[in-house]
Amino acid sequence: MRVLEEIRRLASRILKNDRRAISKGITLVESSRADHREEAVCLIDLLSKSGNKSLRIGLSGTPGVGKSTFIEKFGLMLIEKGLSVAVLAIDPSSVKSGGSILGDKTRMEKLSRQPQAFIRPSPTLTYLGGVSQRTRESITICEAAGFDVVIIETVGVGQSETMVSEMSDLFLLLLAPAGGDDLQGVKRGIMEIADIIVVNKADGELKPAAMRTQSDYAGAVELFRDRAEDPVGFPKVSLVSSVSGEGIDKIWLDIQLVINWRKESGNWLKRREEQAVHWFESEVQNRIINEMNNKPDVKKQMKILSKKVALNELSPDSAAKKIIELYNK
Ligand SMILES: Nc1nc2c(ncn2[C@@H]2O[C@H](COP(=O)(O)OP(=O)(O)O)[C@@H](O)[C@H]2O)c(=O)[nH]1
Ligand SMILES: [Mg+2]
Repeated sequence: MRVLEEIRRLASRILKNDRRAISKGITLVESSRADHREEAVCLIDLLSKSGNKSLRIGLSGTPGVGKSTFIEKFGLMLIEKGLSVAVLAIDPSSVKSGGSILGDKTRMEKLSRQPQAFIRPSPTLTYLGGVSQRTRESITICEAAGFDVVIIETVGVGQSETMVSEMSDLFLLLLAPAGGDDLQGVKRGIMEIADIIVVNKADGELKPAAMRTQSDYAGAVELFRDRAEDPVGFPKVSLVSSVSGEGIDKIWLDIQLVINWRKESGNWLKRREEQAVHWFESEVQNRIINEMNNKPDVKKQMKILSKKVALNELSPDSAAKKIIELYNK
């Protein structure tokens, strides 16, 4: 089969860290076309066996908090240490402004010029405000390509952080200095998944506010985080200035400390295994829903039953039962 041959070639180019092949692979996994999906599955199968294991860092924060600025500094620091870095930026706000690629790339200008860096802004808004299932496959592509670190960036919109944390080894939450006690509307759930909380912009006039924010969060985090997979003193709340670069080195040390701790305790591997199973289950659900939508009679019946459910003529569960019966016929 010719297509299969092409996919094999694409896979081997990705394994050699060929940038154009990496981009092409990501475009393929992001495609919603059914034939592309089958090719993507084939590609990911070929790449999953590469055995490469990147450090996957999830990073989240509200627009304007300094994610792009932080990643640029952090990425350049990694490169200085001889490491390579891929950034998968899922930023709906940069899509809205019309220039998803330019919007973020200009901000990570220095980083994107480095041969050891790969930056891919992902404009897909298909799922939960930005993080698609397919991001996970993009990570696999970057991992197979041999990047030492893969950063998955997302904007703080509800459930996308949870999804990102389910794809990463470690989750970093970026905050801006705030005045006072509001905890910036950061939801408790997000703090529960954050491994390292970073208060950015700890410079100039903002420094005192940044320090207050740090102590507010340090107090809050202590209240509801006590997990075996955290080393003593984590989750930690740290101060950085992404403009001056102060504190960025320390974040990298903390990340390594958490990862080494988890590797030694077996939690790192366990987390990866659980994540794989989680994504398997979620792909099963996806496929079933897709298959249902591809059956015209089921689709038609869905519409009819939706109306009945809306009018309270039928309970949601018994409508679901009817649909499954029809699907199984
Ligand atoms: N003073 C100060 N400003 C910062 C810092 N980091 C980012 N900024 C500024 O905050 C604004 C938003 O930064 P950006 O990286 O685009 O935020 P993003 O939307 O989270 O990606 C820009 O004007 C940055 O220059 C910092 O550490 N200190
Ligand atoms: Mg940005």
